[in-house]
Amino acid sequence: MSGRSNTVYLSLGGNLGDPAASMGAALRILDADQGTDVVAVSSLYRTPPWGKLDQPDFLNAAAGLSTTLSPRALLDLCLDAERRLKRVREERWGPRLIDIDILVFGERVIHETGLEVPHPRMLERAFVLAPLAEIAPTLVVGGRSVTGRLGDVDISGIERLPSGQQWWLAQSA
Ligand code: A4P
Ligand code: MG
Repeated sequence: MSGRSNTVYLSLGGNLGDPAASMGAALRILDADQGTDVVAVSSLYRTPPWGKLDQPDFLNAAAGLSTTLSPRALLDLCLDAERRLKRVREERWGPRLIDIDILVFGERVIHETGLEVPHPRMLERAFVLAPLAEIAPTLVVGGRSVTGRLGDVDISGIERLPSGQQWWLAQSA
């Protein structure tokens, strides 16, 4: 990689098909980009559905990247990976094969059409904070550490799976 790079954190999730395979494939697509390296990936977490409750449990994970891409170019790469993995965007907060959200992009604060960073709903969501705390416990978002934030949300039903942190490299899909 060349040029200035930023540290970025992503949230990944899905509850249809084989979400672990989809998330792994998405991370490999991002890592294959010339300007982007995947530097940390959390374990997989099984999480109860948030927002819309009558749907299957999700698998969630968090990832840390180093990228020379602009925030918009990284978002386009993530959306392109989602499309390649055939995510169908139908119902808000509804079931999905794969969803990739940009949580934090360096120190940037972005309020643009189609791109809000830090992700506006991340601090309410245990399914985002639990995996993120595994790879970035001391990261400060909105003036508090991720670990501190995790103490404020309901983590009941969230289960860290014994996947380890290399699960995304297994080419099972
Ligand atoms: N967009 C704006 N900012 C961003 C950002 N920081 N990162 C725009 C990524 N995308 C961003 O995304 C729609 C559009 O948001 C994108 O095209 C992009 O231009 P979306 O993910 O369909 O919807 P959303 O508005 O981002 O909603 P949000 O709040 O992310 O909710 P979702 O994604 O619909 O929620 N429960 C559990 N346990 N685990 C989950 O993973 N996921 C959802 C999905 C609901 N409940 C869940 C889970
Ligand atoms: Mg989303």
